[in-house]
Amino acid sequence: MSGNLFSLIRARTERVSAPFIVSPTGQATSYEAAFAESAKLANLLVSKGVKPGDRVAVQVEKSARALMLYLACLRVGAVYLPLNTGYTLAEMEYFIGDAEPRVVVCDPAKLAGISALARELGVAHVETLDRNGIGTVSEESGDLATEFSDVERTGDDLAAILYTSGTTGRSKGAMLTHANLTSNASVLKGSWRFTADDVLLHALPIFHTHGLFVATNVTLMAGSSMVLLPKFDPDEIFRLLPGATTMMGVPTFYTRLLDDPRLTRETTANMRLFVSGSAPLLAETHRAWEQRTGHRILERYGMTETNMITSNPYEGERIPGSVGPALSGISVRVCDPETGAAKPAGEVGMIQVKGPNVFKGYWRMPEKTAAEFTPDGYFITGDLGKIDDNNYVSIVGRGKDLVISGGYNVYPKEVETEIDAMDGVFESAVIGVPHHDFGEGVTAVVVLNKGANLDEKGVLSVLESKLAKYKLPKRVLFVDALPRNTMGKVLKNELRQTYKDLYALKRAV
Ligand code: MLC
Ligand code: AMP
Repeated sequence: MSGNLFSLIRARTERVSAPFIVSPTGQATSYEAAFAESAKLANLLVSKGVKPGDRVAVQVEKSARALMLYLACLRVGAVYLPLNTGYTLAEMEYFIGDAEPRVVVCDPAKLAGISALARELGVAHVETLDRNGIGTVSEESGDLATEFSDVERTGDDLAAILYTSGTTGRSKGAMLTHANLTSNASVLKGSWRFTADDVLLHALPIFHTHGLFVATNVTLMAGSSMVLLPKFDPDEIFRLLPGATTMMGVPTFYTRLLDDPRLTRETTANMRLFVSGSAPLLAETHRAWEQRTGHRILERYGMTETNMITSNPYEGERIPGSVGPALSGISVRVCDPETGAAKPAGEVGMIQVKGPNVFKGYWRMPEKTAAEFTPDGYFITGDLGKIDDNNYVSIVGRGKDLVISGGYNVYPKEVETEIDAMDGVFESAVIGVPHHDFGEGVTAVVVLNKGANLDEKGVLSVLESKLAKYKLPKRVLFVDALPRNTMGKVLKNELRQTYKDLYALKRAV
């Protein structure tokens, strides 16, 4: 049997007339309709010359048709390359140049800029798709066949590339195979007891692991439905909660909902599961949620490179502040970051992971790939944690210089590089400090050259044209010198301590 994720999903779908995607206004796209629609799009991709292994880069707003395009790529054997809608043209230039896609699909509003880039970088086709599912991909596929013979894939063939920023600046394309995605979706479906009766409230973006693979693939594997919201909006969440059974979110979803008086036992009475991940969920948030709703949030831990690694149990103890034991078939260990020696239970070290969930490597970066694996095949996550006697993992920090803001990763190096290149800047340090809404707030601490005339607004206005909005510092602070150790290394911990109250925690949770 083919290892193509789509073929496996299709073979498992029992009730093809059941809804797969439901719009916020109640319009349903059945599994049958999704198969027909994705076949049309697959035929369109083939007509554009897309062959197995070709990349299809997609920077579009969230819509049901965008997910059909993802399915179409799987069916054709193409490599789906979703890109954050917030990326600037400068960022897009790197991704398109690095991935060399055969087709780029963008929002019609971005067509001029993307077309110019595509010409420069030799991309064969640029197509459009807007938030309502309208664009050249829908126009050109309208009359195409609703059947498509799905391309055979082995489990080891690529299904997707997701770019993740690197601590050294350049983004790396994580290559995920059909087997990576299939194994993780089936394990999660079982672990979280997803069935065809579930309705998932889907408010996450669909260009990252959480909203695309965890939420969508688990839904597809289980034959359940999801209500596809364009974005996280508490009014919409409260309106739709009574018809849903599950929700997945980043911690900011949960803290924002806790701030809302509509969050009660009654409004969440139909729900059976709330899942949190992508960033640390404060134990206080977990407890406050339980007090208000009676539900214990299930926290899990994952990465773009590994899909989901650990999860608190569906049945059994969900421990606040812990991300739970390794998922079935996945090995997790904690090792000394310097020597690599395994640490005993309870001791802090580098979290390493091995299993069918772990990616194939970074796109065209064999040295970087090799550097992230141990000789015995474990992927080095960069997260620091410990494992208790019951195999529950707790993440206690990061061995990588990374800020997670509202579930989005921001690599300080990337922001520092842009600031340091500005006229008048001597040097900068970008850090994350506690933020009441985003968990961590990106903060820039800048040293100017003598006599330079640059202020916070000036720095931000230059950054705006270069970096996606979520990467922009919430504050830019100016100092005479950065604190350094005797080796000359900037003491980011000291800076984090100095500015720890910058975005004062306004809530009690
Ligand atoms: C938006 N802004 C952010 C931001 N999101 N700034 C920092 N961090 C973020 N995450 C900016 C906006 O551009 C805006 O700028 C201002 O902050 C306020 O915006 P908002 O309206 O309050 O934000 P909103 O649109 O509501 O978005 C917040 C959010 C969103 C939390 C809903 O960021 C989100 O959906 N995050 C989920 C990210 C995610 O899916 N991560 C999974 C990665 S996969 P201005 O200037 O216009 O005011 C992964 C692996 C795993 O990590 O384990 O899952
Ligand atoms: P990304 O590269 O966007 O996939 O982000 C992966 C990183 O998110 C991990 O390496 C962790 O640092 C972090 N992360 C994901 N889930 C959790 C969680 N439940 N608790 C703490 N950190 C998490």
